[in-house]
Amino acid sequence: MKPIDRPYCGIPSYLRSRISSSPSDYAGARIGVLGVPFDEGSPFLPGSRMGPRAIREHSLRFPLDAPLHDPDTGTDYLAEEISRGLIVDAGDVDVRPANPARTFEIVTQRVREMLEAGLMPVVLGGDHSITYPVFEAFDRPMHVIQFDAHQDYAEIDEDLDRTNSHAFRHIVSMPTCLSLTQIGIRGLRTSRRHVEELRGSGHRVVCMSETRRLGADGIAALLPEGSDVYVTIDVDALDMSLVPGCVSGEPDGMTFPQLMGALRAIAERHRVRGFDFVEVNPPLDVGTGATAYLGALVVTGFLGFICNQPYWAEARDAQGVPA
Ligand SMILES: [Mn+2]
Repeated sequence: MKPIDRPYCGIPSYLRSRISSSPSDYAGARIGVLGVPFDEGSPFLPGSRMGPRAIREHSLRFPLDAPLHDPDTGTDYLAEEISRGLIVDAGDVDVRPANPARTFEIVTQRVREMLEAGLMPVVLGGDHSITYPVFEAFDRPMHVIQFDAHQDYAEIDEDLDRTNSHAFRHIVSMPTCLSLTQIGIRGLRTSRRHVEELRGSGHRVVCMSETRRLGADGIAALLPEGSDVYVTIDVDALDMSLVPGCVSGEPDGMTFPQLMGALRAIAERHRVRGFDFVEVNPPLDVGTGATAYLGALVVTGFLGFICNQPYWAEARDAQGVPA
C-alpha cells in the first residue's frame, strides 16, 4: 500500500529523515539536523524553545516523493539527499533547565559529534543565544554571516552573559571567527556604540538601506570568493509583517526573495560549513503556524542551494566529506 504521508500523520522528523542521536548511526549521512529547544536567553516573551518541533512539523508539508521543485526557476532540490537518506535528524539537545552553562556545553558536544562524523550541521533554535555554543564546536576558522534585525552584541558582565543579545560578543572574540558580517540591522533598539565598535574592529554592519542597495550578489561579494562561512539566520531579519510568530520583529525588514536571494548567492560563492536558524516562537504564531512554515521554507531552501553546488555534489558522490 502506497503511503500517503499527510503532514498530520506520523512522528515529525525533519523532512521525514531517519532519527538518531547516536554518532554511531551517522555513517553514510552528509547532513545532521539538530534542535536546540532553548529560550532562557530571551529578554521578553519565551516560547522559541518550541521552534525545532514546529519547524520539523511544517517540514512534513513538502512533498517528499519527488525532488523539491521551484517552478519559478525550474530548479530541483535535495533529490539525492532525500532519496538516498543522506540527512539524519539528530533530535534535540537535552536542555538542562535553569543551567544554561551546562546546556551550552551539551550543544557544543552534540555539534562536535556531527562534525567528527563528517556531517554538515543544520541547527534549529531556540533563541539566538545558541549560536555561541554551536559555533564553538568548529575548529575550522570561518567568516560568520548573520542575518538579523539586531546585532546581539551586548556587553558581557557577571549578571548577563548568555542571553540572545550576547552571542556575537562571544563569537567575535573567538580565534575561529575570521570576521562577522551582520545583514539587515535596523530599528531604534540598536546601540550606536555597538555599531561603531564592530565596524572599528574590522567587522561589517550592513543596515537595511545598504542591504537593499547591495542586493543578493553584493552581499555575497562582501567576502572573498570561496570563503569558509558559517551562516546564522534570525527569522527577524525578515520584515515584521512576515513573522507574527517572532517576539522581536521589526518593520522595514528583508523580503522573502531578498533573504533567499542572498542565501543562494552565498551558497554559490562560498563554502557554507554549517548554519542555524533561530527565533521562531510557535506559541505566539498565528493559527496556521505561518512563521514555522516560513522557517521550514528558509532552512530547506538554503540547504537546497548548498546541496546543488558542484563541490557539494562531487564530495557527496565520492562518499567523502566536502573538504
Ligand atoms: Mn538575533
